[in-house]
Amino acid sequence: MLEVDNRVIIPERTHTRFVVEGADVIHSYACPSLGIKCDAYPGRLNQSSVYLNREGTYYGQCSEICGILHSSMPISIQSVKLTKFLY
Ligand SMILES: [Cu+2]
Repeated sequence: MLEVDNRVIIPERTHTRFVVEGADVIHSYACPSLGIKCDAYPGRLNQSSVYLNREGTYYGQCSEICGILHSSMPISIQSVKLTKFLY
């Protein structure tokens, strides 16, 4: 239940900044294995940064009770080598 249709792809060994905004209600973009938990408010931009040392796929979920489909909001972040990210 944690897989998504389109993963967020980020390069490894690169400082990456997530800018998060909600489109409807308050959500929370959380990926515990990366140490990310960032509230997503409508009309407000919040940011969080991450630096990944290795390739891999990291999973998370929405962490703010946001509505009837809250339990169906998986997050999947995949880090790839910089050369693969650029091409
Ligand atoms: Cu939620």
